[in-house]
Amino acid sequence: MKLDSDMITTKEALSWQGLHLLNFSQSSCSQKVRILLAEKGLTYRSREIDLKRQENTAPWFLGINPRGVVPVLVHDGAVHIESNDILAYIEDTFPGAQSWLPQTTQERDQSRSLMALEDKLHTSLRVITMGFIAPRKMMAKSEAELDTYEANGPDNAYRNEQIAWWRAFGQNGISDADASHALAAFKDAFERLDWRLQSRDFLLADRPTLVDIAWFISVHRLALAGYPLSQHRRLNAYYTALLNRPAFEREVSKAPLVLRIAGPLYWLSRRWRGTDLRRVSAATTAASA
Ligand SMILES: N[C@@H](CCC(=O)N[C@@H](CS)C(=O)NCC(=O)O)C(=O)O
Repeated sequence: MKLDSDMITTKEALSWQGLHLLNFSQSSCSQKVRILLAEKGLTYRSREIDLKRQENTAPWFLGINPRGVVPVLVHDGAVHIESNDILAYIEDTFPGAQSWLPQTTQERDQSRSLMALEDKLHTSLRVITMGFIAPRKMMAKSEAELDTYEANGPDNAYRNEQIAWWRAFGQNGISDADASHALAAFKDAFERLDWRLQSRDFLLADRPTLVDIAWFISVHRLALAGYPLSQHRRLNAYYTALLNRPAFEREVSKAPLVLRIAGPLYWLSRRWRGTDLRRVSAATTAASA
């Protein structure tokens, strides 16, 4: 989605030439865009917006994206938001020898439906991330930070929803019911993906497309949270193969050194303590049996 330049109050962005990606190393939506840029070998300037330091709530950033979320792509002064739209924009604007776009009417229909589902599950992905991948104490935003988020930048309905979500998370954390709901949504989706892989090498066709980049990120997050991916045999093998592609592996592994060490230790400790996603997964399976 291209933003109207009249909406951009951080005017310097309108003069940026070339490709600029405002992103955060561990943000799932940012990872998607970086994977495509890396696969295509495109040069861009990465501008880190540290979500942990709430840089996305500062007036400077809200003057570029009033929604207060990453990623944002600025190309020759034009501002683009929404990761799946950014993927399509990049591929349309910089077609390469290998196209990442759907080619036939049927592929286009299926691509639209699979991308829409992935986007719809973004809040569920956040539930899984905040519930199982990072400690709540580290991720919750304080009331003061939320007030700043609310007060800075132009009024924006999308941002208000984000703020309401973070406020509820700060107060209540992720309940088992929320986790179970998110997990059930992913299980359904993964069954659909696994079924598609019966008759093709990738989710849309026998070649990788944007759909694979978008879904890879969700599968990766769920795997980190302890989701038993082996129950979807084909999806599991497909995920492992994608993870072996250097651009995919590199972009999901970018994080400060301390987190690259602390993250896996934290996930292991959740497994040992039996508080990883498997516990909710077992309860969900038992409830539906
Ligand atoms: N549908 C949007 C979702 C964007 C989004 O929610 N981004 C997250 C990071 S993955 C974010 O910026 N969160 C703000 C925060 O953590 O405060 C997209 O695909 O670009």
